[in-house]
Amino acid sequence: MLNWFRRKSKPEEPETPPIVEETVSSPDYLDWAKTAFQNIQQRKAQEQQQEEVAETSEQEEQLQEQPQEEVVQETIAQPSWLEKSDRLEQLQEIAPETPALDEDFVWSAKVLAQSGRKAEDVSAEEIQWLKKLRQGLDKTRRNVVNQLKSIVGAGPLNKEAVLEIESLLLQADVGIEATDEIIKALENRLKEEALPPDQAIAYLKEILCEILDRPLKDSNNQEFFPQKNQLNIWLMTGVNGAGKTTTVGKLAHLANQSGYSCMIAAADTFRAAAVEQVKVWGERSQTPVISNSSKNADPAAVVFDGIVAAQSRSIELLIVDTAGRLQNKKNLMDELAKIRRILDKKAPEALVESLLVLDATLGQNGLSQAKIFSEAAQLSGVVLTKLDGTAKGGIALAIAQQLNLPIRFIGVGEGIEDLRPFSSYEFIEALLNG
Ligand SMILES: Nc1nc2c(ncn2[C@@H]2O[C@H](COP(=O)(O)OP(=O)(O)OP(=O)(O)O)[C@@H](O)[C@H]2O)c(=O)[nH]1
Ligand SMILES: [Mg+2]
Repeated sequence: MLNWFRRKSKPEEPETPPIVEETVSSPDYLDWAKTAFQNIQQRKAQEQQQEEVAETSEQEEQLQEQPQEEVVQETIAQPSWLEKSDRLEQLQEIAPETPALDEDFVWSAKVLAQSGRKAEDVSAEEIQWLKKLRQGLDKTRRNVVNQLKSIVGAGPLNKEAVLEIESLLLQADVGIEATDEIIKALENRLKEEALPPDQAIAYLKEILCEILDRPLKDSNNQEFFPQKNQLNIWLMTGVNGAGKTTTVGKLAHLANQSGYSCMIAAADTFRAAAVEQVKVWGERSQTPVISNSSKNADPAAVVFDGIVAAQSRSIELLIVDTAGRLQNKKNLMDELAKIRRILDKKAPEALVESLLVLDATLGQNGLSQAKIFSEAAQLSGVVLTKLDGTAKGGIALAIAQQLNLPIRFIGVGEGIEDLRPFSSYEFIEALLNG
C-alpha cells in the first residue's frame, strides 16, 4: 500500500548541484513510461481478479452468518450502513483508472524517473496525480511561465530582460520580495555568463525550489505525515470558502488510502449546512464523522466528542473542520484557543497540527489572511487550494518566502483525488517543464 504522505517525490540531494538537467535522454523516458504502463496494466488485471475472488467469498460468508451491527453514535456514518451497490459505486468513483499512455503519462513518467523511481514501482494513482497537477497548473504556465522560460533561456540577461522577468513574476503573484530575490539570484549568475538555455532553466528551477523548501529548514517536521499507532489531530483553519471542508474530505480519503484509520470532527457549527457537507465528504471518503446537529452547538464540544470517539476506536488521524466565518481576529483566536485547550486536556498524548487552508485564486490578498491566522494559531503549514482555477500559482513562492510557512498539500480540483502532499520538485517541474 502506497503511503501518500511519505511518498518519495524529489530527487536525492546531489553532493554538488547538477548543471546538466537531463541525465537520461528522451527516448529512454519513453521506454521507462512504456514499462511503467505495462506494469500498471498487469497490476490492475491482478487486482480485478483478486476482487472477484474476494467478492465471491464475501457473498458465501454472508449467507452463513448475519452481519453484526456495531453500536455507534448516531452521527457516525459507518461504511457498514451502506448497501452493497452504494459501496461498489463508491469504489468505482475512487478507484484509479488505468491512465492512458499519452503525452501526460510520458511527462509524469519523466518526473518520477528523475526522482530516482523505478518503472516497476510507480502506481496508476501517482501518474494520475501528476497529470492532474500538470493540468491544474496549466493556466499559470501558459499565461506566465512559458514567457519567463523563453527570456531566461535566451542568453545573458540585459536590463530589458530583467524588467520583463520582474513583471511576469509579479503577474503570477510571486510577490515583490520573492521576485526581488529571484531576480538577484538570476542576475548574479546570468548577467555575465551565457549559460545554454537548458542550464539557465535548470538554474531557475533550483532557485524556485530553494525558496519553496526554505521554511522546512525551520520546521520541526520536514516530512508531514500522521504517526502510526498514535492519535494525530489535524485542525483545518482558514476563511470561509477557502476549501477547508473539501480538504478535510480529500485528506480523509488520502489517509484511508495510505493505511491510516481516520475520523472527522465537524466542528464548523456556525451553519447547519456545514455539517451536512462534512457528512457527504465522510460518506465519499468512507470515514466516520462526529457531529452535533443541535443549533449553536459548541465547536469545542464537537472536538471533545471527536477525541473520545477517536480514542475509544484507536483512530490514528482525527481531522477537524472548523468554521471560517469568524468576524475578527479576537474571535478567531478565542475559538482556536478553546479548541486547543480541549485538545491539551483530553488528548495530551496526541500529535496536534494546524493547517491553514488558502485559496490560491486570491493571490496576494490571501497573504494578509494568512498573516492573521499565523498570529492566531501555531501553524504547521499551508494547504494551497484551487491552483487549477488561477494563473496566480506563483503565490506558493510568496507564502514560503514572506510567511516562512511550508506548503504541505495542494489542491488542483474539486474531486476527492485532487489533493496530494506538496512536492516543490513536482510543482516546479509542472510549472516550468510541463
Ligand atoms: N477548482 C477547485 N475548487 C475547489 C478546490 N478546493 C475547494 N474547491 C471549491 O471551493 C468551494 C468552497 O469549498 P469549501 O470546502 O466548502 O470551503 P470552506 O473553507 O469549507 O468554506 P466555509 O465552510 O464556508 O468556511 C467549493 O465549491 C469547493 O468545491 C480546488 O482545489 N479546486
Ligand atoms: Mg466548510
